[in-house]
Amino acid sequence: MISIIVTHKKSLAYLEDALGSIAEQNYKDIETILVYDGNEDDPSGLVEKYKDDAKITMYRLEGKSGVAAGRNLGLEKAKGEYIMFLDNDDYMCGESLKALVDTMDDDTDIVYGQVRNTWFKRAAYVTGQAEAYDGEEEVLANIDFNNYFDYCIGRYKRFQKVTVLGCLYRKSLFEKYNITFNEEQIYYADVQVMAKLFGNARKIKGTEDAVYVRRRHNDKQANPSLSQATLYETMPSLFSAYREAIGETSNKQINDYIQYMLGRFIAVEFPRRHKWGEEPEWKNEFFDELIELAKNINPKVLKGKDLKLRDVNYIKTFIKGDKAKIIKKQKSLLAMRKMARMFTDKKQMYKTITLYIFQKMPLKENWIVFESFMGRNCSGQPKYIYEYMQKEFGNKYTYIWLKDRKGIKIKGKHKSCKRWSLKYFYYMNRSKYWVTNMRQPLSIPRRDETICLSTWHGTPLKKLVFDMEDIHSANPKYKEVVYKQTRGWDYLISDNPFSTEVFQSCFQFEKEKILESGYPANDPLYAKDLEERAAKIKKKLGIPQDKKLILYAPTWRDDEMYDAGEYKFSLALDIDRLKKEFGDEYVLLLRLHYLVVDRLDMSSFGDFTKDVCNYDDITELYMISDMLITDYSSVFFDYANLKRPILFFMYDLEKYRDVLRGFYLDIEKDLPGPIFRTNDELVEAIKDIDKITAENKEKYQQFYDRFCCVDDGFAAKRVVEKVFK
Ligand code: C2G
Repeated sequence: MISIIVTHKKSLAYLEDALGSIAEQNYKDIETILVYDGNEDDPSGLVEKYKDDAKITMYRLEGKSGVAAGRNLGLEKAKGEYIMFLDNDDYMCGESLKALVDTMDDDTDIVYGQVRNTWFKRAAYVTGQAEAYDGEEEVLANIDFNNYFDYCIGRYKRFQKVTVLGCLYRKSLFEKYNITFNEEQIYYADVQVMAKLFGNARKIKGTEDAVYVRRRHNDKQANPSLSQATLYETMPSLFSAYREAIGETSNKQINDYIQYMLGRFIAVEFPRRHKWGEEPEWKNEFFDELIELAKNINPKVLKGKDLKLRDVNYIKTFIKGDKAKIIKKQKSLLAMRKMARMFTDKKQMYKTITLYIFQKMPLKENWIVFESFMGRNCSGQPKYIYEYMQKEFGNKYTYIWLKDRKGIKIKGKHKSCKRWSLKYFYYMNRSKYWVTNMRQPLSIPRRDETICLSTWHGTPLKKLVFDMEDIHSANPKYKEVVYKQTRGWDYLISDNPFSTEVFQSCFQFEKEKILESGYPANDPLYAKDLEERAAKIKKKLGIPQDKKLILYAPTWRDDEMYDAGEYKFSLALDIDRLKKEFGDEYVLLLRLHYLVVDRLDMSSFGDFTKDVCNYDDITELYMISDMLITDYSSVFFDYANLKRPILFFMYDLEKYRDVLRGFYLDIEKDLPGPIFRTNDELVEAIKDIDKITAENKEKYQQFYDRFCCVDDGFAAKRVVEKVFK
């Protein structure tokens, strides 16, 4: 029998995946020992739900706390011949236990399977999307799965990463060598246990058919995982792990590895913390402790891996333990590293120039940097704030636009520069104001006096940042990064009371800094001469005045990615069909999201389609369109100001809502138009657009009252008066 030990403290949503994955195992000779630590998120309901299939017995951890204590209690209670650990935020694939047991034989003590990392819940992993994001393929491609040392231990660049998860252990191995988890150790209690288990096992075998899925956490603020603590917080545990692991086994490969990892820590992690770390321990206790531990390192183990010669020399000085000499060597080590970075990394060089030169120059009180959609166009709130300021203040301010694409046309006297150029660093650091509609990179040095007016770029339908349980994003530290970036916002514009509410939770942002001004980009939608302006735009685009326009503006999909900030798009709209049905009456404007880099070949549709993906300003496209088709994009909140028909083409609704994002609104009830899944339905609706409009009139009005209630054509004025006094 296999005893599966699950420790649980928080988050029932995670635990449900874990227990569900046990319940669905095709190997049935199991027991689940669920150790409940604390009194939050009581798992009794889930135990009831899964108790028959997962054969769960629950124990409460009394008088102590922590994963180590939980696992020890589990080991004590386990009746099985084999042990498996499952963290409550992880899960297994359905065949995993059978594959592990089938691989076990009489003289084997440990069988390991594959350990995969993911940001996804079980539903998403099963659909096969997980692997693509983790960048793990590359690391694993260079490792021979059948070499247990490389796969289970050696692949980790940090000693702390070694884990007992994903293996099946013969219980007698724990008993024979009296192996338990150190309950005093808050972090990394796995590490020395792993070294002892692997170091003492008679035989170790692997099976690629067993997959253990580790879920990474990307919500450090709301739901931290143990591994997200800072290095400072975990140092006592790390010392304890090294103390207990060093020399605990006669297995040379494992012993060498531990010493090497300690050396690597001394050279790679310690010097900058000793020099610049705020906490005094880096200069005192931690320094002493490392010197003591370093005595166990045999310099021979340092060769031939990823340490540079200067690192090895530094470690050797450390082993000798003369503090003055270590500090002296450390100085030159850090200087050499900085030099190397300066010459190989342009951004680093510009950053240094900024810190030493640009930031010493006086701040320009009347300089304003404008950026819309990472410099990919000139649109949105920044454009309309800029135009208002040009009109009201003219040369009183110097306006600087960030442009990342050729052909962006901007009216009025202004300067411009490319993102990430030296000029960019210069302007960002000398200008008092930044007006931007997206987050700004943290790697740009910023002065305390800078005022950042963040305009954001839409009322949210799809859940954002801290309101999302799982982030299917390219950046592993997404939530942490967003948190830091949004602290840099001095003002945030909101279009309606609903956004004001949501922004407080999704960005964890203070209400006092939110300006519920309405959107400057929606000002033109209230212009008295809207019709004349629209006619001019149509003419500029070469569209006959007698043609009616349908704007198709879908959003991007988190799971269709090339690279960070670059997404694919597969068109589900049947343009051929639309052309046949409506070619005489309409022109279709096709506008993909700015994060989508795919471009569609529409040459076969002749004059029926107009590619407006690179058209700078979507507000102008709203002005000329008689109808909008969209999906989950926030474009409809803005378009609704025009009170023109909106149709929702949500061909992938289940995936988008249930797996990728989730919504803030009840889309069946709250949207200002009907939802369609198929091209057939959509075509019928366009044919009957007057009827559809009449049917949705009341819903539309309610929507308008809720979301368009602030916009009135004067939002730019309100914003400018507040921010620029
Ligand atoms: N947009 C565009 N063309 C599209 C889609 C969007 O120009 N086909 C622009 C619009 O200005 C829109 C903004 O990008 O308001 C945001 O687009 P979303 O599709 O909503 O996506 P995202 O960039 O993820 O913004 O809170 C805002 C959103 O929910 C998040």
